[in-house]
Amino acid sequence: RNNRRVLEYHSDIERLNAPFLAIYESLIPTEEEKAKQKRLLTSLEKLVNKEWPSARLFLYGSCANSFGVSNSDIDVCLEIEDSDISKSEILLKLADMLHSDNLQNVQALTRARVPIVKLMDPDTGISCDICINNVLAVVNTKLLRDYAQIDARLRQLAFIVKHWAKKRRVNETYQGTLSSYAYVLMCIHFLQTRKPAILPCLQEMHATYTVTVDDIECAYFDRVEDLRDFGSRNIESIAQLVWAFFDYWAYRHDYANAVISVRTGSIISKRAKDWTRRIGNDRHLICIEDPFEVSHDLGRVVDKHSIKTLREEFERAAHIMQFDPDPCVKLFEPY
Ligand code: 3AT
Ligand code: MG
Repeated sequence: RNNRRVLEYHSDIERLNAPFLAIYESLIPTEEEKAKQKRLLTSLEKLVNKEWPSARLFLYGSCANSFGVSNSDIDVCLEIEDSDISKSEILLKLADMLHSDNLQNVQALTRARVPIVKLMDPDTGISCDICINNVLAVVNTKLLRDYAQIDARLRQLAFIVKHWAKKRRVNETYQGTLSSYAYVLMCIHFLQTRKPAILPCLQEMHATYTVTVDDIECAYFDRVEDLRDFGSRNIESIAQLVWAFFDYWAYRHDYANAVISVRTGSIISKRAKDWTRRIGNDRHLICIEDPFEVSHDLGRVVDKHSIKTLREEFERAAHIMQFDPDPCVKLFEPY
């Protein structure tokens, strides 16, 4: 009797695979869109080189880490040799040049945590943020892209989680909820800790890629083409994983003591990181360690109000996955 119930539950969850995969497919950007982004990058680089001949532009963030849905803004990093001129001056100069070149909504945000110039390209409708010498973001972009190549289920899960987070409005760091980057790290960590594991821990393997950025050594195994069947012993489907992901964050995560760490592929303790009390604005109510900047908790934006919102949303999602007859609709209902 018990067996039968498990089987029924099983086929019930399995029937959600097709609709989840359909949502995932519908979010993937087209080749045409990718080509447009590349063209914009090339024309921006030409413009920048008029003033700074050796400067280079790199795509980073979701347009380069393979977790970008269609019609996202693009994130660009300007790599420019250290000179006497300050970041703010570079940004203001850059904003001037972009403005004269007919780009629209050009705005220099020199006092943001990550100072940027914003712009919109009227030909393609693409919006773009340009930052300066943010090499660590270029490296963490590569780490995410490398993880995505190991097992297709990571990209599927992360697209669904990001889509849910946007619809439910829990992807707004200025409101105290989590960044897209944080959600992708949560997905990677979740798949590293399935039994059997679906993803390895690349930073614990022998390093085939090493760079030092701002005194931080970033080293990991990046020959991911050799790891293509890593997860094949685990046959969990996307529907099961979506359900288990929300179940984990709703009911299983130890918010009081645990830090999730992609760097080690395991849970580490808040005590070990000295993240047990509030220091300044860092409250550590949900702890997600940055894989390279290990003193950086991506959950530090979360405050006592937004932690409640987040946990209620995780519980709502877990509940829908378990009991709703049509979870694919309910899960993504706009908040
Ligand atoms: P969207 O699709 O734009 O929502 P994204 O991955 O592009 O997702 P963001 O635009 O928020 O996310 O951030 C762009 C990149 O900047 C992603 C990551 O490489 C880096 N980044 C973002 N937040 C942090 C952070 N708190 N610490 C370190 N790197 C970060
Ligand atoms: Mg982005």
